[in-house]
Amino acid sequence: MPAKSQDSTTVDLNLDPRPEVRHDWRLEEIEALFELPFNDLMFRAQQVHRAHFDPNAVQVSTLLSIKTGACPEDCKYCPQSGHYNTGLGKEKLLEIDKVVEQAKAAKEAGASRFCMGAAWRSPRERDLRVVMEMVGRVKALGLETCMTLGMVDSDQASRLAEAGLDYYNHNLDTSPEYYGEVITTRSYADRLDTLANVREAGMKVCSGGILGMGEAPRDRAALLQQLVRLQPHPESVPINMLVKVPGTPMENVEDLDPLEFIRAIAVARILMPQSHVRLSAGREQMDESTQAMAFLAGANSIFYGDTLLTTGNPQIERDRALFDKLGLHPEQRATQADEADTETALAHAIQRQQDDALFYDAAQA
Ligand code: SAM
Ligand code: DTB
Ligand code: SF4
Repeated sequence: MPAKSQDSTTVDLNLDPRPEVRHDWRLEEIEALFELPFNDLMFRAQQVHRAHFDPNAVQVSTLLSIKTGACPEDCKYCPQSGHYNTGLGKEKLLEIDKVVEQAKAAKEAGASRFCMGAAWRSPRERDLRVVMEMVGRVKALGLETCMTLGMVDSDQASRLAEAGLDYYNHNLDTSPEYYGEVITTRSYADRLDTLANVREAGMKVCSGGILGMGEAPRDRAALLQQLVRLQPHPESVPINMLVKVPGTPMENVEDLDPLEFIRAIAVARILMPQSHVRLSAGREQMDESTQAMAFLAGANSIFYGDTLLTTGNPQIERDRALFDKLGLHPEQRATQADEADTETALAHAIQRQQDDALFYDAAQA
C-alpha cells in the first residue's frame, strides 16, 4: 500500500513535463512513483500526457482471433491454453476473406488499427505465408495492422515487416521474478528475443502485461522497469487487467484494487511519455469511473468491439456513450505517409496474389 502519510508538499510537482526519455529507471524510483499520494501521481501523469498527446484523443484498435484455442503454451491466465479445460473449441486459421470482412466492419465502426491474434507458440511456415497475405489485404483497407502470433525469429519478423505489418504484439506479461508462477513453457529471455527481432525488422513494438494475477506491487514496478529498458520504448503498451476465465488456474485469484491498476497506468505514462498506453483487457468488468480515471492517468488507447480474442469487451454503443460523456474522440491516423503505406500495401497484396496464382498453377501443372 502506498504511504498515505506522505506530505504532498514534499513532492515536486513542477518537474519538467517533457523530461529526457529515460531507459535506466531504478526499481526504487519506480516504486516511489507508485507510492506517491494518488492526486500527485495523477497530476504528474496528466502533465506528462498533455505534453505529448492530445489529452482527449484515444487510439482505437479492434481485435480478432484468427486462430483460436489448443495452444501448446501453459500461460495460467489464458483461456486458449490447451493445458486447461475452459470449454473453448479448437479452431483452424480463419480464411483470409473472412478476416478482411471483419477488418472492413471494424474500420466502418471507427477503428484505426486491426489486431489479429493467433494461439500459437510461434507461426509455422505455411501459416506465415497466409498471415502475410492477410496483412497486405487488411492494410489495403487503410487500416494499421498488428499481429500477435507468439514467438518470432528474425527471419519471420523480417518477412512480416516486408508484408507491411505495422505493429507486432508480444507481452512481457509480468516481472521476471513472478514470471515462473505464470508460464513455464517459454522463458522471459525468449520474450525479450522476440521483441528484439521485431524491433530489428523495423516494426513497431506493442508490449505490456497483465495485472491482477496475484503478483506483488514490486512485480508491477518490475514489469514496467523491463518495458522501459527497451530501446526505443514500445510504441504501444497494453496494460491488461486479468480476465478471470473459469477453468484456468487463475480463475479464483484475488481481485486487484482498481486504484492500484490506475496507479500502474499513471506510472507507465510517466515512464514512457511518448508511448500509447492501452487500457486493454478487463474493461468489460470495470465501471465507467474506473475507465475515466484510467484515461485521466494517461491511457490513450483501447480495444474497441464486442469481443477481445475469446472474452467479452464493452459493446460498441457503450463505448460511444462513454466517449461522449467524457468528451473523448478517436485518434485519427490519416497522414500522407499512411496513405502512401496503404497504396504500397495494395500493390504488394496484388503482387502476392499474382505470385500465388503462378505458384498454384505451376504446382497443378
Ligand atoms: N499466443 C500469442 C502470445 O501469447 O504471444 C498471442 C495471443 S495471447 C492471447 C496475447 C496476450 O493476451 C497475452 O500475452 C496476454 O498478455 C493477453 N491475455 C491472454 N489471456 C488474458 C486474460 N485472461 N486476461 C488478460 N489478458 C490476457
Ligand atoms: C493484449 O495485450 N491484450 C489483448 C491483445 N494484446 C492480443 C488480448 C487480451 C485477451 C483477453 C482474453 C481473451 O479474450 O481471450
Ligand atoms: Fe497461447 Fe498466447 Fe494464450 Fe499463452 S497467451 S496460452 S501463448 S494463446
